[in-house]
Amino acid sequence: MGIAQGTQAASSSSSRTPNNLSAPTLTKSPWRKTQFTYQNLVDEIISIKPQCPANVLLLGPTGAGKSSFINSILTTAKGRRVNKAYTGNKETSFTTTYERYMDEGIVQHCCLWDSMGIEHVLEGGLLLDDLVYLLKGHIKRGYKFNPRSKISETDPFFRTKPRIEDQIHCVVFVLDAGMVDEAIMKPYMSKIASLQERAHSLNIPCNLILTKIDELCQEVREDAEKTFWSVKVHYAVISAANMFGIPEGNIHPVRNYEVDIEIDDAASTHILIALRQIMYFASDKIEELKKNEERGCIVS
Ligand SMILES: Nc1nc2c(ncn2[C@@H]2O[C@H](COP(=O)(O)OP(=O)(O)OP(=O)(O)O)[C@@H](O)[C@H]2O)c(=O)[nH]1
Ligand SMILES: [Mg+2]
Repeated sequence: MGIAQGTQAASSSSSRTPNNLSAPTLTKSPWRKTQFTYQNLVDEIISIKPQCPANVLLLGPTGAGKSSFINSILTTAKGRRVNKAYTGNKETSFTTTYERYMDEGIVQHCCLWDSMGIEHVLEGGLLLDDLVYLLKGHIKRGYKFNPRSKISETDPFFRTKPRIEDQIHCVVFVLDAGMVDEAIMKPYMSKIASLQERAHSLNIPCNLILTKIDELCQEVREDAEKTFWSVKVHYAVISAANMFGIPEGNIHPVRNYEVDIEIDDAASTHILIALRQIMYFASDKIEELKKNEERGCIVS
């Protein structure tokens, strides 16, 4: 997986570019086919039982909506608004501490790990060296990131010998759908490419979440059920697939619970679609790690 690689589907995107102002904003049929009900998705997610709790790491630029996505998952799990992860807008990352979020129901087999945002400046935000330690499970919950230096191996938050249960089993990149544009993303590209490479070299599966689709598309703002009919959202998915070399099917557009007061089944359904894939990917990774351990293979 690499920045320059596009998927075949993504390469045919130019004819679908929504630059024409008179072009329709909704497609005639959904560009992503779905065959489930809200309850089917909940039942399916609960039935995914990895051999240990799945560690899911959220990564992405500052302000992309990582902490909000965690709140959205917890909100969907509880069926009421949850605001456990601090969210907000700041020049530098709002989240500065490595924190874990867990709950019951759809998240009973999952630990969501919130990290510091990626900044476009070299000495800012999450460091690549820290990322590698995070992925391998060396960094403990509660560590306060230092954008100027990586964690020391003598730090009390450094775990010398991580077990499979401590490692990251799925990486979730989070991007603001409105930022999926080569010019806007340019300052972040090399950092994101390096993050992807690190995850790829450890064979850790990745998903991409596109947030703030309510700001991208008026129709989606009014009705989240229009998500898979929205030309703008589809274009953002295709563009992200092209830019990051991630298959379209691994890219999930969501509207986080930020503006809404009430629970919205359509918005929750899109959160569930993303979570289902995250759980399957993490579960497969845990199975692979456990099998390797049984065979005596040590992956470092
Ligand atoms: N309209 C809208 N706003 C959103 C959405 N997701 C996040 N936001 C807003 O975007 C801002 C940043 O969200 P956060 O969740 O704090 O972003 P983050 O990626 O955790 O940022 P850092 O912790 O700084 O790295 C907040 O003001 C959120 O309310 C969304 O889907 N729609
Ligand atoms: Mg945050």
